[in-house]
Amino acid sequence: MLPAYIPNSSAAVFGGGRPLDGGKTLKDGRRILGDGKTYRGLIAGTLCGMLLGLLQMYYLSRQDTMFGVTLPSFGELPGALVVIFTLAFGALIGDLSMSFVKRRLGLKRGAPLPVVDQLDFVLGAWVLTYLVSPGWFTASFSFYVALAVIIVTPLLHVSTNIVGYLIGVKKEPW
Ligand code: CTP
Ligand code: MG
Ligand code: K
Repeated sequence: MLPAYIPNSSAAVFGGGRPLDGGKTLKDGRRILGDGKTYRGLIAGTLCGMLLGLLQMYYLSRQDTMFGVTLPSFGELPGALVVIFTLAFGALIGDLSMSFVKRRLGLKRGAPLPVVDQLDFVLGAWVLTYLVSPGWFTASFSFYVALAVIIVTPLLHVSTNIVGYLIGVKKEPW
C-alpha cells in the first residue's frame, strides 16, 4: 500500500499551477474538479509513489524471505512495476474522482467530506490495480488486509494532514 499512500501528500507538497479541469465548469455552474486537482500534483504524486515502490522492490529483491514469507522472484518484478504504477496513479484518480463528486454536491475546494476524503485514494488504488492486474490483486488481497487498511488509513491520513497544515503545505488540517 505504500505506493498508494505517498501520492496525495506529495501532491500537496509539489502540486499547484494549471488545474486538470482547465478552470471549466459544468452546467450546474460548479467546477468540474476545482483548483485543488492539478497536473503538477498528478505527475509529481505518481512519480513519488512509484519511487517509493521502486525502493521497496530494490530492498525486497535483495532477500528471499521477509517475516517468514517467500518474496516474489526477480521474474515477477515487471508485473510488480505495473502494480506500483496502478497503486500510485490509482490513488490520485480515486482522489480526483471524489473531487468531481464533491463539486456536484456543491462542496467547494477543500470542504471536508469525512470518510470519503480519507479513503477515496485507497479505493482508487485498489480498483485500478484490480482492473489492470487482477491476478496480483487477488493474490495479495484478503479480508484482513482490507480491514487493516480501512482502519489504519484514516488515522494516518488525519495525522499526516495535520502535519501538512502545520508546515503550511495544506490549507486545511483535513
Ligand atoms: N493537489 C494537486 N493535484 C492533485 C491532488 C492534490 O495539486 N491531483 C494539491 C492541491 O494543492 C490540493 C492539495 O494537494 O489543495 C490537497 O489535496 P486535497 O485535500 O485532495 O484537495 P482539496 O484542496 O481539499 O480539494 P478537494 O475539495 O477537491 O478535495
Ligand atoms: Mg482536502
Ligand atoms: K481528497
